[in-house]
Amino acid sequence: MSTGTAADGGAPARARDAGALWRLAVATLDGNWEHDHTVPSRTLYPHQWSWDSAFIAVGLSHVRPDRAWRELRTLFAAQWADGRVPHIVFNPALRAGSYFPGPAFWDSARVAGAPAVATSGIVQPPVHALAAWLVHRRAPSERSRAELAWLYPRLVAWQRYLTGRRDVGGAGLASIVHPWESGLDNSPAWDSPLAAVPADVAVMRAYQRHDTDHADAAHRPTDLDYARYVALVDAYRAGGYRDDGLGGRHPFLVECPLVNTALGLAEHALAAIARETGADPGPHRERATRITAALVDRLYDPVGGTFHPRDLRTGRLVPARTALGLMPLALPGLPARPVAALLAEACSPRFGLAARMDRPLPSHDRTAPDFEPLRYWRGPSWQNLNWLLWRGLRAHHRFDLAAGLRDSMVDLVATAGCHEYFHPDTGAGLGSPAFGWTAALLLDVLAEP
Ligand code: 9WN
Repeated sequence: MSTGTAADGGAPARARDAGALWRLAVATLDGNWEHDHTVPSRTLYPHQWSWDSAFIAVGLSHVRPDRAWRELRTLFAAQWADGRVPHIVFNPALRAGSYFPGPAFWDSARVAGAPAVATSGIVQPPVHALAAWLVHRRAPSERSRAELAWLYPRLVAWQRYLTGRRDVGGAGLASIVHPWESGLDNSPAWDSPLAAVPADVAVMRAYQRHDTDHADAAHRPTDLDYARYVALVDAYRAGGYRDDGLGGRHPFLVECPLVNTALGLAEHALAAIARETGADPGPHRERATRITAALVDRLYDPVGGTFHPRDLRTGRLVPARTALGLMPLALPGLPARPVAALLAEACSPRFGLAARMDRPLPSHDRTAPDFEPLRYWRGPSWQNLNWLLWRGLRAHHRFDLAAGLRDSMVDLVATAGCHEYFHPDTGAGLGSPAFGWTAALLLDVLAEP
């Protein structure tokens, strides 16, 4: 995917234009800054999203550390009393109808323990402790230590929520109650658990989707997907977003490899934050070890050599081989066998990871019959998954592969700009053209070759 030509001596655009790429990424983040947070996209996602803000803070730490801390503070100011960090914090200044489903649909104001600002009632992967630690490490200062001290108890409460109320399977892993909680909304991983959720596509007549005003409907989840998303929120909201007894009543309960990888990474990061702020890192290290062991025990298939979500309604692993399965590589304590298996999986024709990549890393097995190069999380390449895998490759000392993946990440933006996601064959930009985490994570990989 090098864009170099004979005329310029074949130098790849990324080497020539690192400065221009850096400026593009900073301009994208500045353009999406909204008084106390960064929107993922001005058009498609005009509010604050939870895991986007964590990735964005990592990028901001390189150029605007004050904003990085503000981003995390704004998000955690909307934390619920039970410790959950909502997946969307709504900007009250925006008109009703700027995003579906909006504040009226979630109706958080009615719930005891919800913050004053309107939020959704579900969560996203807990990548925030890792982000906070990386922001501090990038620009350590008195301010950053004070921010860490403010965040630490909140991050601990967030972990406690996930490992307590959300441990529906009872094995030490967090369960998700909605595909949106995985961050990979319409991944093929959710097809079978979602198919069991009763829903009628006709309910969508009562609602107005806005995503398809800004993005090609053929790239987005279908109306039937949305009918099921709505049915799941209806069910969760009807129970006041409570988590007790979920196993007996909620129609979608899954242990996701990415969410639980983030959970383990968070304990590693909390150990580092605890050390820095004078708290005891020991319990965090122990919890990181326990979560990693539970992940291997519950979600690893030693025969197929990858990780899968576990559907708690059937008790079975979901067979699809998606990029979710590669994410546990990000855990430094992952045992040698799954590490070797995941490296083989990532380098297989399914994902095509290499020291010199000829195509971007897809979000789904490119040899699978349900691989779709254009539709959202069903094939396209996403920079946040690339970044998590890049970190994992470095953690396991595969610097050759990490460098290949990094080059591919840089090439994507050099060729197409800061798009939301990218065509997994051509690298063409798809979705929103000025997307926050694409810009932010580009800064991070540019800064750490
Ligand atoms: C629903 C904001 C979010 C990301 C998710 C991505 C998409 C929302 C949507 O956008 O989800 O949360 O409307 O499709 O799937 O990962 O956080 O960028």
